Amino acid sequence: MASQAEDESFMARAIEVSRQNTGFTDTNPSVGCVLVKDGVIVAEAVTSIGGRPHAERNALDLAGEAARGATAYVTLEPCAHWGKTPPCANALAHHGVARVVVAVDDPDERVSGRGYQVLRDAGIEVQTGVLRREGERALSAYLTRKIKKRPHVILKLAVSADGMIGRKGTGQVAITGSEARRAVHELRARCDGILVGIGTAVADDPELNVRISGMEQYSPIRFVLDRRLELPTHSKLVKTARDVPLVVVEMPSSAEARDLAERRAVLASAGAEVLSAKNIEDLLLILGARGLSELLVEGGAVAAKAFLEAGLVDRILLFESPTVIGTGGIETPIMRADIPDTYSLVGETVYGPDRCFDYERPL
Ligand code: AOF
Ligand code: ZN
Repeated sequence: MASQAEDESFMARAIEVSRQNTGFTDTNPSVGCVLVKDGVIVAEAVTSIGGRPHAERNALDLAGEAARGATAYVTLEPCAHWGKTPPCANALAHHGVARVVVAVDDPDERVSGRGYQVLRDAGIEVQTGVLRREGERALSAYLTRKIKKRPHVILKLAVSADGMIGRKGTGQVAITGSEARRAVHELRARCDGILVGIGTAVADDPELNVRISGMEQYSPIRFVLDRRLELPTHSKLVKTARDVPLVVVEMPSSAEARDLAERRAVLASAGAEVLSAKNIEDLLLILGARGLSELLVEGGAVAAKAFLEAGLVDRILLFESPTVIGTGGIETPIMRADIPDTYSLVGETVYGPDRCFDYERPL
């Protein structure tokens, strides 16, 4: 019989394994599965890139006969539905797994509770809720879309030593160094969407794609909050709209809406999509319905403030740099000291001269 400490330690490993493909499994969650026999790991696997095969299937294939009598540690309730692959719950039973330990229940209406039922009906011992909070954190994008019908929102900010996120009228200013920049590009690759406000789109002329060689195909869909469709046609975003999807989000008042027809046509003919939303909340529900699970908000101050004020930021990644901006700086909308108590600091990482503080709130 495994002790609680042993269960938690193998589940921690399953969560770690699951993170390998987070953001690369389409609308499927990236799940981790560790098979243990006599206190030794016999196989471990993650949901495959693209979302299939599922983690349990991959681990069972690796273990073969060794799965018989083993305990499976799975970060999410094993599926019970006949989808594009046979259900994992049945596969675990078929391979003779004796015990299944799970962190998080699957809210998917085709699975919820049924996964456990299939296992119990097959005589398998089931234990749920082991490291639930940690499991929920690892599955936060999937769970947020399933439960709240909107993507999980990460706000990323790079703040100078004097509390600035940029300088007025000078376009992009480097605040963090190359190590932090690489981490941001890796994060972009794991997100389904990236969003900036029109102010930043005009001032910085960013491309918002992934520029890590070999990972360019993971560039997220780019969104610009552009109430009155002011994004210039000569911007890098519009010029690359046929290579990486670009969605320009209008939120006009009813009087303005009529005057935007021409701008809509110009942007559409350049390959951009124009999307109309009533407000940020409405936009997020539209994105959730399209299957976006993780949205990265990269600025600027106005967009960040709008998301914060609407209570729609789930995670804050605050990069602090020793760079000083000085006069003409644009003040950060939020400092570490003003982050509300609803968020907790879950990590701190050093990137060369910079530090990243990771704040999350529970689901
Ligand atoms: C698992 N293990 O590794 C994952 C699961 O379209 P399908 O057939 O692939 O099913 C997608 C659903 O399967 C998804 O909504 C979620 O409920 C579950 N994902 N389940 O047992 C896994 N990725
Ligand atoms: Zn499955």
